[in-house]
Amino acid sequence: MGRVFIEKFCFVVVVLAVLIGSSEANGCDFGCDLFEGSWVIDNTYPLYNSTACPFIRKEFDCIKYGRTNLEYLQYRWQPNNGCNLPRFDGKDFLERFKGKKIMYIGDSLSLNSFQSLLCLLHGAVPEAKFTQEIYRENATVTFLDYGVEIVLFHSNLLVDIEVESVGRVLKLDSIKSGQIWKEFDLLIFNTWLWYTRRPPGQQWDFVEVGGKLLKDMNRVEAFRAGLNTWAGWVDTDVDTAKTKVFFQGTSPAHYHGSDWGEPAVNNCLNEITPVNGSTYPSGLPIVVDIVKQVLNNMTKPGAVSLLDITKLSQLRKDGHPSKYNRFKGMDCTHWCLAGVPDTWNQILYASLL
Ligand SMILES: *[C@@H]1O[C@H](CO)[C@@H](O)[C@H](O)[C@H]1NC(C)=O
Ligand SMILES: *[C@@H]1O[C@H](CO)[C@@H](O)[C@H](O)[C@H]1NC(C)=O
Ligand SMILES: *[C@@H]1O[C@H](CO)[C@@H](O)[C@H](O)[C@H]1NC(C)=O
Ligand SMILES: CC(=O)N[C@H]1CO[C@H](CO)[C@@H](O)[C@@H]1O
Repeated sequence: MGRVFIEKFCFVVVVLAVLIGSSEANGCDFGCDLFEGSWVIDNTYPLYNSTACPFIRKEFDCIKYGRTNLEYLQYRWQPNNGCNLPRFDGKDFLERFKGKKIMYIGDSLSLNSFQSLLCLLHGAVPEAKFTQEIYRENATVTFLDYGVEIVLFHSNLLVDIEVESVGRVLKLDSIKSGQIWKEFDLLIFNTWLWYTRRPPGQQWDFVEVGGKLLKDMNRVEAFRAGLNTWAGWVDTDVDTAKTKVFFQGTSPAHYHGSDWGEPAVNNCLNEITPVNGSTYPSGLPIVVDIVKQVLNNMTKPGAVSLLDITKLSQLRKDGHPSKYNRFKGMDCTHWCLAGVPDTWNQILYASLL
């Protein structure tokens, strides 16, 4: 498994520490862990003006739908041990990906992340021409001056659902869309939430796994099976010398104040600051371990880099739309843009340098 480490920056830190005779030089001996740290106020943030971004959907456009406490825009992720996350350089990103194709694949959290990248890039080159094609299941934005194509491919479970005589069958061993995905240069996957859905939100009537048709099964085990199928597909079908593959870790929701030490709270409406420090009281959800186990179980170790964004996002109970979205429903699952997904993409960028 290739957890993202930024050795170059650590090298700089270590050299500097040696030059100034600091005894704290060894924090980075094993590279920088960009996923351990805390949120600090930085008045040079956010990285773009959300009002000027033409891509944000009404689910994530918090300022447009009335959010007035705006401190959430000014936090920067500060990794521990003197490691720094390089500032996102959209122009450099587009230059690096000139003529290349990037795809986000997954549920609405992939959409959230996809739109964040588009806004980050547009904010960096506001004059650059782009085209936008939106279909029911996917969307493509092309930055024409650079020939960079960025696609959202909607797939809630990654594996297939097929309609058969019995009804909709979730096929945990089959991943047909992989044929389309593997043609891309950079792939960023995410899935989990829809594995937990019960009717009416549940997208299937039966589960097929290992040649058996079941009415239902343990959802964590269903997720493990689906993700193993995906990992097997990466191992056998993806040319990872050409295609860089990321798995975006589980994005946390904030509906249970007991998770962060406020048991009387049952949503994120009044949260205006992150959790201070580097520790989230409830610890990590179990699904994070499943993802790590599946990635460790791959035959090509390091073929997939884990964007391990769960904990840094857990700390951001202030980052969700809550009622500030077009639908006024309480959303403590997705994230305002500008906001937390910008950091996910900053780490993605850093790990590609
Ligand atoms: C953000 O963009 C909008 C629309 O282009 C503009 O009216 C506004 O002044 C900008 N805000 C900032 C803080 O730059
Ligand atoms: C976070 O904790 C640190 C150290 O305990 C403290 O100095 C700082 O003021 C705290 N920040 C906030 C926003 O509470
Ligand atoms: C490891 O991979 C194999 C083959 O895909 C699978 O059968 C097994 O369940 C996986 N183990 C875990 C712990 O996920
Ligand atoms: C990249 C991709 O899958 N694009 C598809 C998006 O959806 C349209 C309409 O269904 C297809 O024509 C594209 O091929």
